[in-house]
Amino acid sequence: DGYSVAVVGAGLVGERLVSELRRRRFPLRELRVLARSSRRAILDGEEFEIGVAEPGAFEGVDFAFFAGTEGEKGAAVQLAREAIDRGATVIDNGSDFRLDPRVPLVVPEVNAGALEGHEGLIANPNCSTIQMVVTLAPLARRFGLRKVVVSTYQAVSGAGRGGVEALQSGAGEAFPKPIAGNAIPLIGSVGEDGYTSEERKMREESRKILSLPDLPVYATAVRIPVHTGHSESVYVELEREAEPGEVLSAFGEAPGISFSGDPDDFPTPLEAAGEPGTFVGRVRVEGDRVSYWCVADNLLKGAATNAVQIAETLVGARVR
Ligand code: 11C
Repeated sequence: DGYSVAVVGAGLVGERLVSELRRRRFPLRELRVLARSSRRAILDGEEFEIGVAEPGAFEGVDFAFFAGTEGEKGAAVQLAREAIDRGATVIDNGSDFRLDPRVPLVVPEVNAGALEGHEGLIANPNCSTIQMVVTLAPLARRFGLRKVVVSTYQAVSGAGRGGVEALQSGAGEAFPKPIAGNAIPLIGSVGEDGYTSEERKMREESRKILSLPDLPVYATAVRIPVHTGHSESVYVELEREAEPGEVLSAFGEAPGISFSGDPDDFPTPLEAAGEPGTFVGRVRVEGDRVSYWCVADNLLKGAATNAVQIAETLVGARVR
């Protein structure tokens, strides 16, 4: 009974995948952790014998979660096809396949229907994209979207263990300038148009997930000295005017969103860290213009939780 699952990668996201599969009681028959080299490691409080991520390691695997690596081609580029050929469904947290038209890019609360007819490979979006589309989707459904302007306040754990070390000890080259006591308005690499790769991901991935291929999305992505939990200040122009109450109830009723409706109640990354959902606060409505703040754990809803929810959707288990 249950499924044989492989987690590829034993970094921050790999470890969260192990803990989320268990915490959410995904029906597991077997759990393998694979990485570049074999070793023992403690993940989610348990010692794992980590196997080598090579084609034969996917024999008999039903679901393969690739934790993904930023700054280099993820392991999925080498191994996803091998895993699929052996019968696995691959859920890739890396960025290599997200914009491929044959690959569904899925946030289950928003576009679970995109999973229909998948060809074995499903992409998990970028962390800052996921929490934004969870919060944009209820506005898109009720009012339509004309334009989105977003500034992010992103935690160092989005850059992996190296990012966390850079905050804790100042060591390493995870960021282009010191992060302690600072704010760095450059995440990823700068393209010809001046936007960074992180900002382009927010635009292109959101367009695909929301099925709004021309949606104007202007993003500024900023790294701040927070351990875990990305925050975003979002400004949206709607297709029609809305009453404040309509917007509040759109957020209040939306799947995956925690929103109290109390104007004095605002979420922060410290509170969102360790939680699976997306938190909304500071909502302001003026006619067809809405401003709000949202926060989510970048390693959970921004990565591991969303990936496990995709698998839950595929097997017909719970999503929330
Ligand atoms: C960050 N968003 O916070 C990045 C990490 O494409 O999955 C995740 C990169 C990605 O640095």
